[in-house]
Amino acid sequence: MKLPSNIPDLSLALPPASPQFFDLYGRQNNGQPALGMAQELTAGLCATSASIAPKFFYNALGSKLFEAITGLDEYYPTRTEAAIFEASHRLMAGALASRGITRPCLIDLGAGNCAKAMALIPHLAPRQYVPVDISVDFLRAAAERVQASFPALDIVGLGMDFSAGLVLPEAVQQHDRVFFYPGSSLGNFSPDQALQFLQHIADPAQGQARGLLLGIDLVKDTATLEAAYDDALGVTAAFNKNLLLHVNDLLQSDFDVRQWRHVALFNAAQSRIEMHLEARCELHVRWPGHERRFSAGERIHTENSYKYTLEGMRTLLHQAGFSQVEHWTDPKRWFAVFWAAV
Ligand code: AVI
Repeated sequence: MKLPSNIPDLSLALPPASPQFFDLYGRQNNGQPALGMAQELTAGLCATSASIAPKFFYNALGSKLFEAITGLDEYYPTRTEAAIFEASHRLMAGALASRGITRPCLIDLGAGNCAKAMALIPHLAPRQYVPVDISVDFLRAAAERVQASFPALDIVGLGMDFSAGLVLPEAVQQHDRVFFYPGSSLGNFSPDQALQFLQHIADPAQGQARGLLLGIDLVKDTATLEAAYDDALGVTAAFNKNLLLHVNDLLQSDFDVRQWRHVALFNAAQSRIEMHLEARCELHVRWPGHERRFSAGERIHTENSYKYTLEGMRTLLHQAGFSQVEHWTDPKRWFAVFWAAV
């Protein structure tokens, strides 16, 4: 019914729906996230070859630094992947439709600022959108922005460390689940871990995926790869060193970031970029109950970013239990988006 022009339409004044949000990070560590993380960090730092898991990059500043990395000239993955989605989203929607999936539950793994999903939502028309990320407050704010852009969309945000296992709460629709794992984040797992993770997603008793849209960085020349992880402005160096500030917060340790050098190299034998932090001189780091001496030049391994071939990824997806696999790539074949249906 059309209202007379002097009577305001109150439906327009209703507040927009807000996303449901579950912070599962605390629960994953018996309600003591700090304790679980401290144990994990201490084990990595005290190992003969010291390491810190890459999930610790993503405190509030780390998430912002990563966002800045995605806009750098040298960091080609984000814009290359976006161009593939832009060029091929109709074919992707068609691939889902060919399996009878027209209103998916879109589960966005490592959603970050949700920008990639925001570009895809108008084309895939999900019934439910489930962004998942370890950076809980950053994700909560991003989910609210998605809701403001798509007020009618059912959104369930999940703050969790899915590298430790992906158990989804009941609020996540079981019907027509399509996992969205862009940005080559799967490359931060070893190939064995990646296979296990994909098997879990494809398992009808666990992830219950009908399909997966997966962005994967491809093998290319070493200079291009190394520049992407060691940019001229030093944003990636700051992202890497910020890990130590995050560790200082979590462990009450006394890392001095000025004493550490950012190192990024392509390990061709393992087909991976490695990031390390290298001690500029002999150093002694302390935290409650522990200490570690580092000699000059000694490194802490902070990240692996595996690069795949098209054939290698196709094989991995089939091994994991996906049947129909197709892909789209860019003219230089630097990056690929795979559609894999169970
Ligand atoms: C999140 N992940 C896919 C990024 C990558 O390329 O491995 C993280 C990153 N590390 C340095 N730059 C970007």
